[in-house]
Amino acid sequence: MLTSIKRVNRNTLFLLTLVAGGTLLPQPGLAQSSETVNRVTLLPTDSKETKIQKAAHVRPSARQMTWQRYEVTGFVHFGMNTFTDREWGDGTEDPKLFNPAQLDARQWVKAAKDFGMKELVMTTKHHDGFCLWPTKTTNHSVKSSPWKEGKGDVIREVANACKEYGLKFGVYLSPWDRNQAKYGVYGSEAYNELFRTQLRELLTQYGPIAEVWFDGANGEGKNGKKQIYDWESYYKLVRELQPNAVVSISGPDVRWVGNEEGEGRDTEWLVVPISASENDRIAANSQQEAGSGVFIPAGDRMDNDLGSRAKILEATTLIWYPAVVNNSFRPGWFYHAKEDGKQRNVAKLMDNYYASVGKNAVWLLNFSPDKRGLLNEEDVKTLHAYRQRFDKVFSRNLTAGATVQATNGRSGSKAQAVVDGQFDTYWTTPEGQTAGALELTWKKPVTVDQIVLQEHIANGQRIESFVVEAFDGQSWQEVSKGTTIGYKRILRFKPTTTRQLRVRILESRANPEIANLELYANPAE
Ligand code: FUL
Repeated sequence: MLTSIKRVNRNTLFLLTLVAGGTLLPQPGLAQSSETVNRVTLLPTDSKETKIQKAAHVRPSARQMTWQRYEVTGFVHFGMNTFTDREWGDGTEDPKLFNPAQLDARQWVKAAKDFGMKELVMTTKHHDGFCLWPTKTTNHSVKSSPWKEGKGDVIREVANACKEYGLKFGVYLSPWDRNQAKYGVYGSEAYNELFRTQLRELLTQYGPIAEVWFDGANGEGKNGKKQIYDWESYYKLVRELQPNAVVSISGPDVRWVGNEEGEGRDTEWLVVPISASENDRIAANSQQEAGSGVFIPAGDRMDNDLGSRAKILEATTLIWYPAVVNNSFRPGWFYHAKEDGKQRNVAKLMDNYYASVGKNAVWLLNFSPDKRGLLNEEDVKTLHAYRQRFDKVFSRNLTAGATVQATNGRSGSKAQAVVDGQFDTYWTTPEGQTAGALELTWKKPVTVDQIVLQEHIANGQRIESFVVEAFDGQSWQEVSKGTTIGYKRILRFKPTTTRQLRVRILESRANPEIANLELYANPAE
């Protein structure tokens, strides 16, 4: 995934120099794993320019790249709260309440697939501690419920349905457990051990796991139990048992975007600094296992500016840490009958798509099966209508038939690569040139109102500012502009009819590499 079609060029040599500079150097005897490519240390002796160059060359790990390309993913919140009509249970709920008599995981997964989701992340245990699989660690599980006379396993049914429909499967396991007596007592290790056992069960009994979602929420009050999570041991277990899985939120691979409204940032960097304390934890970990120190995030990254040049210049370590935008189709995460009629409509879902995938993030949209164990019929209808609308908008790429020219292409890098439909081919400028333009010309005028741009992020994220312009027969007129592009950026603008359109990259941290450019026109409703 990380090899480009281009031959080893000076970029690669630059990167190798960074590696040889000691910042990314894998230890002898250890193959350079995907752990080591996605971060870089900034030295006090580095010039400002070197720091920016280092930022521009941090790359995703293979597992991060795979995840980014899912684009649209699904979340399912289902469990004890579905039966108690709550969002956060307190752990005292009677397992006898859990009885989804008509549960049909295939219905959920089919709806996800039809929506366009590539992966489904399932709540296996929420904060109330009720386990949806027959874990050996506690009786507070489906085992003690009347559902299928205690012989059922929701996780197995969802994992199997995902396999059947070709979706990747991920697990949400809440570290905060309000039922577990071991939580936050005896120096915390007893609960850590139990949590690892739960993880081990989930990671060994249900086939390939694409993602492990560690929720950061903990609503214990002032005098509540304080659990010291052994994050490092959790991550180690995931890497050992499911090396391709990304570990998200309270994890080193994927960060929470910072809100639950489905809103990404206009300027979204995939490479962000980590704090000195997070860095110390990596260093401590690296000594134990050379070359594979695991980044343990501390706190949420909710600021608007996470990765600007100013932030980089203050940083000591940079990490590839992409954002997930999670929100729910219904007001709550779990199903509540009183929220029937308050679901998002198609227009809102389309807005969420543009505000997440269209802003360099992955979208994680939550569904909430009801007490029957089914998605409400109205929900399924709207999800279906969204997909119809989505396909209508994105069915006709208007770059077809256009010729593409670049003002300053690097020799061997063809401008046409941006419209060839291939993610791994790209156009770039000569080394050191951080501006450039791509110009599209049609034989007959076209009308467009949105542009999709993608950087070739396998080599890093670089572009800081760009403008889209159309030729009106006399001069170039600005139709839209943006800052970051990253994996994907979609801009909507007023319908523009033209025979010539160009994208000018105004600022970039290194030679910009554009993998893809698409143009669409919003069809009538
Ligand atoms: C939060 C939780 O507290 C919510 O209940 C939900 O699971 C959401 C996705 O994450 O932190």
